[in-house]
Amino acid sequence: MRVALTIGASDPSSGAGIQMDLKVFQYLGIYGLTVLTAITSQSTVEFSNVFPLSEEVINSQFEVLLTDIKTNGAKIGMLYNKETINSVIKNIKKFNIKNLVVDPVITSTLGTKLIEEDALEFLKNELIPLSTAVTANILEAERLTGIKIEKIEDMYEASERLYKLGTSFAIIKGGHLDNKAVDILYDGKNFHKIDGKKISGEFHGTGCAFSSAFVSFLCKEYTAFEAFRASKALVRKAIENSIKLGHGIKLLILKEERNEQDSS
Ligand code: PXL
Repeated sequence: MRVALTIGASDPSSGAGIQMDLKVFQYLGIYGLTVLTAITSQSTVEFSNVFPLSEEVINSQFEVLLTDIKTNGAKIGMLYNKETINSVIKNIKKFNIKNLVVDPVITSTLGTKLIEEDALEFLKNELIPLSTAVTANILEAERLTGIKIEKIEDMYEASERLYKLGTSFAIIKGGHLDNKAVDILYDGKNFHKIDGKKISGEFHGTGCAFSSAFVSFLCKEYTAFEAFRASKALVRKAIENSIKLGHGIKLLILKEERNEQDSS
């Protein structure tokens, strides 16, 4: 069985974070492992707290887990501070993790900051060079490249800049152009563009679902472009099936989870 590891934080609403990643892994037939970096307190209406875990706690999880089970790939989500990033980098090197997808998480869907300022710089300079792919949304791409993204040309330029930070596949998601949602993958030679229909509304966990799907497909030996296409399709379907379970933003649903009579 193929195995993927998610390194990130707990979201008790299960709409994002490691809970969402596990749902995607399961949906795609991948056995999911988890290393927690932080615990958040959040719902569909409110994000109230982040409790980062210490380096000791993070190292301990890696050590006991990866000396036992070998993973085919890993996805990195929320890394709150420099210490967390440092610990994750040490363990990626130590256990020689391949197919490493970095989702450079900066803010939650509700706007809370999920990384400290100096940590973002550290992530950019020390973690991205170790990655196979970076999956950035517009805000994340702007922050990592310094390019203000307003049109498609800006997305091309930013993806080149992102690639030059040392990843193999730079992905920028969600550029808005003529009422379309445009995603770009740059592999150092070619740009691959996918146009999608823009879907209005706010959805929780689309970035998490995309990056965990992407690493799953890499583990299944899809090419990066095939993985890109398939991940986008998966997120789109999950958005179409999304539900309003609480009083706030909608939660993504992967098809098989949904109960037929449960259509609200
Ligand atoms: O989607 C980014 C993200 C990652 N990890 C956790 C989150 C969120 C967004 O809310 O809560 C735990």
